[in-house]
Amino acid sequence: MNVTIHGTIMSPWVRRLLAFCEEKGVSYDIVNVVPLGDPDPEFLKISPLGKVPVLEIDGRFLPDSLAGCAFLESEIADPPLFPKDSWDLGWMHWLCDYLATGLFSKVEAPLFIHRFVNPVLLQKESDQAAIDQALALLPRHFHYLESQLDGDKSFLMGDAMTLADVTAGSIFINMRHAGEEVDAGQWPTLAAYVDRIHSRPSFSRIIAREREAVGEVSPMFAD
Ligand SMILES: N[C@@H](CCC(=O)N[C@@H](CS)C(=O)NCC(=O)O)C(=O)O
Repeated sequence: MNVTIHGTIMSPWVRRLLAFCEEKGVSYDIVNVVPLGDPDPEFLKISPLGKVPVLEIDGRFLPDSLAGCAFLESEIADPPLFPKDSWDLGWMHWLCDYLATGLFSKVEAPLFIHRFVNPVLLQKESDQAAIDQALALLPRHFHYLESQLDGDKSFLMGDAMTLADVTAGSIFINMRHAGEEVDAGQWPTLAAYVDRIHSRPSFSRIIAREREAVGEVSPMFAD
């Protein structure tokens, strides 16, 4: 199976797919696509919403990270990253949706855009009001994630790594590019969890690639 991922490594949704492949032991190529400005009409043919990532498998295209992960899960059984139990599967999808519509949309994306992408990568102005609004919402989301890890669970679903952890690990990399580390004093379990996920071989390889790309400008790599 030839796997190609179209997108920028700085997108949490592209990274989710990259980390999923890394966890599955699937090798892949990356075609860099940065979704800024009007999408290229050629790209719209494989991604009708103009979004990244697109998973290309032997000349076919899946233009969504969840769709891509579901395909890979079905093709490559080991290690399982989707729970077998029906309730657990439903709960994992809830956590993924929560991470996307809560942590990502309300907190990570505004911080990433207005603290990192605009001022650092694009030399554009930032919107301080958007940063303030995200920071005001951050504790609510960190409390919720802390509660989901209650009982010192290794992973969001308990003992086994799932797509929910891949998703959280990916979003927290952008938080770190935005200069936002989890405060271990307030959220000790969440802080330890993020460190644990980012120390895995899968995420270590991804973080090494990002160090090469933005190591000189990202607060994540500041000593
Ligand atoms: N649900 C999609 C979300 C993808 C997404 O929002 N990607 C962003 C980059 S982080 C994008 O391509 N945005 C460009 C646009 O919306 O035009 C997935 O998981 O693949």
